[in-house]
Amino acid sequence: MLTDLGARKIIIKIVYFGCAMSGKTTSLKFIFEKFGRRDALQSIETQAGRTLFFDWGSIFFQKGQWKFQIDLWSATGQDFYAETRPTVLTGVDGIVFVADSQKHLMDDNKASWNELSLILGNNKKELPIVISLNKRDAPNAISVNEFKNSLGLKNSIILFETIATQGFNVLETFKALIKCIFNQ
Ligand SMILES: Nc1nc2c(ncn2[C@@H]2O[C@H](COP(=O)(O)OP(=O)(O)O)[C@@H](O)[C@H]2O)c(=O)[nH]1
Ligand SMILES: [Mg+2]
Repeated sequence: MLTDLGARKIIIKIVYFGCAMSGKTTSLKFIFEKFGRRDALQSIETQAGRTLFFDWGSIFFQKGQWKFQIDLWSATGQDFYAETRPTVLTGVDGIVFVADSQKHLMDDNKASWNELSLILGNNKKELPIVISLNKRDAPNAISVNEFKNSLGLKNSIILFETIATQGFNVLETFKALIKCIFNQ
């Protein structure tokens, strides 16, 4: 978090992390749209046997006399280029872990979660993390309890059931993370 007391400006960095196709870009697009910044989300498309995506952009709002800039990034576990990972997660203030509810993808969710743990190391304990259990509209969606057990998540973790394509609970998840960051 960067604070400019003179300009009364606070800059926060949030990363949407999760396995490929879990709904990170869809969630970010919804947020940017809601903040009137539809064209501000940039994507890099790389080719390495398959197509990889990487998004970032900033949204702005004002509360009282303070200006806020939230830098939003997405990062994919496993398929993500190793050397770009530290860059994306450097200086991160909070993470939304976007998981795919489809039962057959639990191994992908697990691998991505384990990879995040590995990258963050000891910092993971102090870093605000909110789970977006996405694609709740999938016909074979896993139950919340099963999901938590599968990833070994604490019961106290903040989790939202989301449908990114409908924007369901997407802003709620984002706001909950911002709240966690400021409560710290
Ligand atoms: N049914 C359903 N599809 C979703 C949902 N969220 C994302 N998708 C779809 O899943 C695919 C991958 O989404 P995307 O946001 O690109 O995933 P990313 O790789 O994590 O950025 C796209 O076809 C989305 O339309 C959801 O909540 N429900
Ligand atoms: Mg994406």
